[in-house]
Amino acid sequence: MAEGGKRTVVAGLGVSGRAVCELLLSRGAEVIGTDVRGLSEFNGALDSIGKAGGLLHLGGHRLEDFLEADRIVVSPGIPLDIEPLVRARSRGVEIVGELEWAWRQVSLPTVAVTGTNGKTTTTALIGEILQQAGRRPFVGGNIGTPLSRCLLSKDPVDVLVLEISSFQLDTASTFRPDVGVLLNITEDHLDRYPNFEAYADSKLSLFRRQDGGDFAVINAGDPICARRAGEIPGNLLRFGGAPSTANAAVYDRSLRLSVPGSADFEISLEKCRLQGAHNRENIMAACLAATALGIGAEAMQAAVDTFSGFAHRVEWVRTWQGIDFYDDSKATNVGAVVKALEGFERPVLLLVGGRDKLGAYEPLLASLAARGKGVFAFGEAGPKIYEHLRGRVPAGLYPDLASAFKEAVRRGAPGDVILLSPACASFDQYKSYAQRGDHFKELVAGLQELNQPKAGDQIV
Ligand code: UMA
Repeated sequence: MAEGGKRTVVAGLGVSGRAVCELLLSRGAEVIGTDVRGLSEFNGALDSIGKAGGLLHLGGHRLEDFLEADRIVVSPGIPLDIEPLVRARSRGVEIVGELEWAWRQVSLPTVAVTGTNGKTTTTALIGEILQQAGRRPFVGGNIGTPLSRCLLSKDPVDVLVLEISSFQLDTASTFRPDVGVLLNITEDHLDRYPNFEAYADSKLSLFRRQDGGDFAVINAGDPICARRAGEIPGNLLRFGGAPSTANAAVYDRSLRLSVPGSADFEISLEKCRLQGAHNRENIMAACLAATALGIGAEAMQAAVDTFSGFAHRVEWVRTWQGIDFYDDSKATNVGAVVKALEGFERPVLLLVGGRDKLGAYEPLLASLAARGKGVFAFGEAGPKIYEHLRGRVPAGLYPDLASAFKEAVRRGAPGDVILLSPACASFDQYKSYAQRGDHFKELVAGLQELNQPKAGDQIV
């Protein structure tokens, strides 16, 4: 697609913005890439954009760039109420999100997965099922690789499997997946939305442009999804809730699917490595989405048998003196922590804290009552979490992850689980949730085995 003569401002130069710049420049467009970060913070990542003729306006946004643009492509992480965007919008400049902009340029069957938690696992599992079925999926979006990257690649692709965040939905105006999946809606991103309803509206907008030929896979066991199912125009496929009315339900160690238009079948979960009730929901959602695409049971079974999940998502790290350590650093909201806790039937010592996202922490209490041996609150949000939970579960307050970890280890006993599932963003003390999870793993790796020689000791 030729873009000559159009002046596009690309706002935000993270992975999304950089892919947009590269694509536009390869098509001859006039591009201004802008970011609040300065050049030195990009470690050379912008070199190819500069070399290809893109203008870089860094260290802040210039109002005139936005007002004089023919179009502005925004990255999902940029709030839509920053002044240059507000002023450009009132002038009638088109403002489009990276996902929407890229999706307009492809015409491939699209599966889109949203929800507060479980998106990444479900998206990847759908990708795995499609691979097993001999299809060539592009698996991207919020999971890590922006859709614009797919347009830059020469790899053959016949179906898109996209993890979609509410931020991406807020800047979409034509995006319409053939199969939309909504896993759950619990509190998150209240620092960006005026209230919970606004956040839920954003999630539901995934289905807004669907029609009777499309499919909507929803969690009927989630109160918000169940309450708002009537608003969805596509064909509903339900998991969760009452098994008698669901299209997918788990019975013991197998998953039964019953979808109009295809014969009922079962998938065994005997070999499945994904643990916990939340992962059973993710598997049901993935299998229903695959069924909507016409994929058969064999590919689903093969994917369920081999798929091993992801780093930092209730990832088992080590058993040390009978205590199991799990890294769930990706759990950056309370709903995710509740799901992680529900996956364990043993006493859990929970490490929780980081940068507060302004939600309530009380929803943790019910799952902590059943299995919480102790809560070790740390970081910027530590005092708030501690205040919310103290007196109701055994709780302590610590300045950072390392000191919280040390105390949890001191109190742990064989058979316990020590779980990092922070319910908060990582940015108070880390660059990312991955860095926080890696730090946890280092702490776990540093635990010395009892009766084992320490490094450097000689065995005689
Ligand atoms: N920036 C500005 N102006 C501003 C604010 C930010 O220039 O006013 C700049 C920042 O300095 C930075 C860039 O914008 O350089 C960041 O943009 P971005 O946050 O959109 O980052 P990307 O690297 O493009 O990553 C985005 C998603 N990030 C967010 O939605 C916050 C990634 O999801 C996604 O994987 C990627 O696109 C590819 O699609 C991450 C995420 O945290 C994992 N998502 C949230 C979540 O899962 O909860 C929604």
